[in-house]
Amino acid sequence: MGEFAVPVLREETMSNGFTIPILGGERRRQVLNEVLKFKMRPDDVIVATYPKAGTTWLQEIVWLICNNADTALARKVKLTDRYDWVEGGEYRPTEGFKKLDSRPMERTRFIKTHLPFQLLPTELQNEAIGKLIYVARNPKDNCVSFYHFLRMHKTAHEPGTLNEFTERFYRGNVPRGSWFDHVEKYWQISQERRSNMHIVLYENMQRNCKEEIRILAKFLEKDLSETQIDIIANHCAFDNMKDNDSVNFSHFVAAGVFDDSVSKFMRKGQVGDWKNHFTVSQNQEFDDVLRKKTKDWTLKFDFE
Ligand code: PPS
Repeated sequence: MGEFAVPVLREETMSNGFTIPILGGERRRQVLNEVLKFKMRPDDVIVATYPKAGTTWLQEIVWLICNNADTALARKVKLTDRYDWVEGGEYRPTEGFKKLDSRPMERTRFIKTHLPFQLLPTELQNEAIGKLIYVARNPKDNCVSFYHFLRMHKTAHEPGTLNEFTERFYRGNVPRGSWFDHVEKYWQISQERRSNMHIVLYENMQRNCKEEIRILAKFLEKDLSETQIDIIANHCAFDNMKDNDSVNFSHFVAAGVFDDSVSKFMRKGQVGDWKNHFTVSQNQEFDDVLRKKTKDWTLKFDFE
């Protein structure tokens, strides 16, 4: 983890012509090009998100739905060992698609990604293969959460002030590119043609977690009892996940990658925390950008 110097964010064009700002370096570009060629398996389960949309929360829920609500095992084996981050080789050469390729054929592979749809494995872009769950979060809270994450991440790109970061968030000049493009593309695909794709909204999870778990279980074709749903919802409540070393990334703090004296990975876990960060005029500006960029969207978000 600590083996790379703080990298620089640069626009790079991938082998399929898609352009995205990535943390500079030829090796990272190569990794993303290799991901395009990654071979999927029919029972792969993929959790895809724009960074800080609720990935960890949904990863834990999805894994428990697929594993009989076995919270004892979930506590024993870290989430980062139960899921492989398909583009993780960008950060650690031994992670990612290489590790996924070595996973036994008879076991479901759990995959996490923050890649925009256009950079998913080409096979997954073209075919309804595996189960793809996309998590989206309202952009104001998503932006604030991303900002705090980058502040405390010692090897990530420096976010500058919140004002500077928000400007770059509008332009998509942040790791993983534009929130607007990311969410819009996955949403369009889910509406058009994906029988194997399900969208989860962070705010709906907050409003009625058990109902969202039921819907997810149906999508994943798993039968859960009401008791199991209760167990999962309780295990995955923010205060419980915050104190659970299997999911709270405390090992990244111990390894010196995250500085939790600056901000915590499990920071607030709320809808509407943006109100504690944006001034009235900053919020107006955000609303203006949002109106322009999402005027044709049928997908709507709750902001509080
Ligand atoms: S990452 O690094 O992209 O994988 O981060 P990600 O997991 O997507 O996002 C982290 C934010 O999700 C919040 N979180 C939760 N909210 C509610 N309930 C639960 N159980 C939960 N677990 C994680 C986490 O606190 C981060 O949001 P903020 O707003 O920064 O608190």
